[in-house]
Amino acid sequence: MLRKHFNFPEIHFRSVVTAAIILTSLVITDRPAKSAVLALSDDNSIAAFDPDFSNIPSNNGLLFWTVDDVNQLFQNQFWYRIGSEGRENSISTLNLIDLDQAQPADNQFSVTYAGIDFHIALNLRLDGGAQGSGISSLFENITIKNTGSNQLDFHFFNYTDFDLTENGEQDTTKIASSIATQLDNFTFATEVINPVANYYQVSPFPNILDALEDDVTTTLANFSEPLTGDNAYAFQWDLVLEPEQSFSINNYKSIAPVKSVPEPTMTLGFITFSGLMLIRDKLRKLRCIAKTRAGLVGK
Ligand SMILES: [Ca+2]
Ligand SMILES: [Ca+2]
Ligand SMILES: [Ca+2]
Ligand SMILES: [Ca+2]
Repeated sequence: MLRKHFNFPEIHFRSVVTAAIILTSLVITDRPAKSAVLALSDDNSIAAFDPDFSNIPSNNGLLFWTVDDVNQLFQNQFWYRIGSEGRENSISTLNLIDLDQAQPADNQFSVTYAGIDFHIALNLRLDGGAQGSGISSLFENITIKNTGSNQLDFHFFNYTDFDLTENGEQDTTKIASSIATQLDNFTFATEVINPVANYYQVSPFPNILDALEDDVTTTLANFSEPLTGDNAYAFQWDLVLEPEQSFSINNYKSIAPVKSVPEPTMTLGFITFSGLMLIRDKLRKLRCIAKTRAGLVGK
C-alpha cells in the first residue's frame, strides 16, 4: 500500500519565485537529486515535471502545480501497455531520446520517449493567469507513433491526482469519457480531453496508481459517480496503430477559484453543467490545435 506524502516541503513552494530557484529547492530535498527536472513557470503558476524514472510510483511525471503559491496537484503521469495482456508501465521507464525546453519559453517543454517499435512525444504548456486570479491552465499534447513494421496494439493511460488547495481530503471528483471535474470549497479543476477515452475511472487514492503499477492487466472500470475524499482519476485510450501511423491526444486541464463561478451555493452537478458550457469553446480550441499538430505528425 502506497503512503501519500507531499512531494516537497511546502516552504519551497512558497519561497520560490523563479524556475531556477525551484531547481535549487529540488536538490536540497530528500527526493533524489535529478539534473533534468523540468520547471515550468508562467504568470501566477509554477509546475515541475520529472522525466526520469523513480521507483516510487508517485514521484514520476508532473509533481506539482502551484497557482498563486497554492499547490493543486499531487501527480499527473502517463502509463502504457502493449497488447491486450500484461502489465502497464510508466512512460518514464522508457528511453528518453529527446528533451527540448527552448529558452526563453519557460512555460513549455517537449520530451520524447522510445520503446520497442514506438515513440511517445509529450508536449506540456503552462498558462498561468494574472497574479492573485487563482486561474491557470495546463495543455498536454501526446503523440504516439508506431515506428515498427507490424501493427501495434497500444493502451495508453493518463492518471491525475489533484489535491486541491493543498489537501485532497475534501475534494469531490466526477468523471466521464471526455471530462473530469473536481472541486472543494475554494478551487475548481476541470479536464477536457480529445479524443474521447475508451475507459475512465475515479477511485480513492491510491487504487488506480496501484493498478497501473501491479503485474495484472488493467482496464479502467468506467466508474463515474461523484466521490468525495482523496481521489485520483484516469482516462484510457485503446489504439491499433499501423506501421508509421501516429495518434494524437490533447488534454486541457484548468484551475479556477470557486468564487469565480457565478453562483454562490451550487452543487457539483450545477458546476459540472456550468463547466460544460465552457467546454464547447475548449473543444473547438483543442480541435484547432490537433489539426495543427496533425500537420506536424506526418513529417
Ligand atoms: Ca499567462
Ligand atoms: Ca482540497
Ligand atoms: Ca495493472
Ligand atoms: Ca487527490
